[in-house]
Amino acid sequence: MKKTTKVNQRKNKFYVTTPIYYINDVPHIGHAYSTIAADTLARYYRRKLGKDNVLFVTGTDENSQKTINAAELAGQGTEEYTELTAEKWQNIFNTLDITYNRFIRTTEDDHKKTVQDILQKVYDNGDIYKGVYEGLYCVGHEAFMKEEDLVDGLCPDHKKAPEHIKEENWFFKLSKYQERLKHYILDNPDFIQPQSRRNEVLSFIETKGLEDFSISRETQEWGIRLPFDDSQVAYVWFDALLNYVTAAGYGTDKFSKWWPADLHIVGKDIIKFHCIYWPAMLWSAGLELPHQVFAHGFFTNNGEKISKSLGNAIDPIALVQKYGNDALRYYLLREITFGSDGDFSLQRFNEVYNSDLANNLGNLVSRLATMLIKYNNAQYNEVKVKPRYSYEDDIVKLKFHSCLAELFSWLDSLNGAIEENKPWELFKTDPQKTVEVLSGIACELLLIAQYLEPFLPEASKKIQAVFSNGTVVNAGVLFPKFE
Ligand code: ME8
Repeated sequence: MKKTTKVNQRKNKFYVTTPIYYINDVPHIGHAYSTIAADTLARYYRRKLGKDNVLFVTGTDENSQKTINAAELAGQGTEEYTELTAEKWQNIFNTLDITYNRFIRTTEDDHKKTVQDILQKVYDNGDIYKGVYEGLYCVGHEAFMKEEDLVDGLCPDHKKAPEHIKEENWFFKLSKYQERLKHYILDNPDFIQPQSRRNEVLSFIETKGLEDFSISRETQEWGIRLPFDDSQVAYVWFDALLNYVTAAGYGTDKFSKWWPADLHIVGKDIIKFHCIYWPAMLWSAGLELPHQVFAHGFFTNNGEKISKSLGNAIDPIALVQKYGNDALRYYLLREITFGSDGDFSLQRFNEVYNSDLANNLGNLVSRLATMLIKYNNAQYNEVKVKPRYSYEDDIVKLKFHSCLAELFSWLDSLNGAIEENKPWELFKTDPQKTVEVLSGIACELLLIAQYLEPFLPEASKKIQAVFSNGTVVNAGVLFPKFE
């Protein structure tokens, strides 16, 4: 029998999350990417299920060593730094018009309560024990590392030597869940997507095996105290992952509506935490697993890894100030297949903007509006049109790139229909046919505009205001061209 996918088994609600981001820096294009992808889905599901049935959560991961170090560097107290930086993140997401329902911060009281409650449950369940951790810790990753992970003694991602630490810590019995997790992943092909990441996780389990990990820090002051040992704070990943249940209303009657989450969108750098640690933690706490973890790829900037030290992080705000939010969303979701790695190039951004948004879409809207104003007194006939592409299947599978490719090739064909019919000539011989042709195109364009709403909310709204209830108003310039 064919297995039904988890996507079809979803309840009448949609709960989507992004990673919660470290606040040692301001958001760059990579953070915008995960967040815009989640926002696109949230907008799509709000239309489909109603706004009260969608929960979209993003936020900041604040209880980490990175925060302490960044505050020191900024010459601020940790708390002051945390407040200021979290506000910056939230403002930037507001400028990007991210329609989150909750911006969660891990320093909030309800989150502290969740972490302590779950730690106690896991402890009572016998899954936490005391041991000595002696080894390496990479602050960049906020993760324990092994000699074999290093290249020339350095963390290959952060190019820094990890700290050597020896602490008496509390450990979580991850090893206990190895077989259960392996079978779960095998039995639930949609749990980890895309397929390549699923294979990566399975091969990690098979070749490396799951080892217990330390879930507390003895020497760190900043963080959430363990309920059963207040001399230690929770390890930042144990704390951070639990944001997803806090934001779902853990401990309140809302929780049963939202949990389990439908989708965690993450970057490929953090799959081990989301696909190995997280399911085991949830099982130990007696909670259901999310339906899906989708790990997207990483961007480079003109072929180079984006990093603070290289000084090549792309500022999403500078881009939207020039090109607008829709342009950024379009480039990120159209240019790179969601799930694969991709490159960000300003030159390419400008090319794609001019050809697809300014020419293909923008020109079509203004030409069509101008012709209907001229040839039919700003009126069009409302005719029923058949969708040439049903994008539902693609969008629920996060195939954003295909959705936009198909919708824009549909727009191409509408531009083609104008060229073929030459309304400016046709009008001289057959005004009625001219109106029919232009009305048909306007109605198809309106349908496309509705489909585009989750991707290009501003343009979609404008198009629906230009052609509305049989009347046309001047479109102005939707996307000004840039050299
Ligand atoms: O890992 N390309 O936070 P973080 C694409 N706090 N996406 C990128 C990217 C790039 N070059 N760079 C970053 C953490 N990202 C933890 C998460 S969740 C419980 C805790 C995105 O600030 C991508 O989503 O390092 C990646 O997974 C995330 O930012 C890492 O953000």
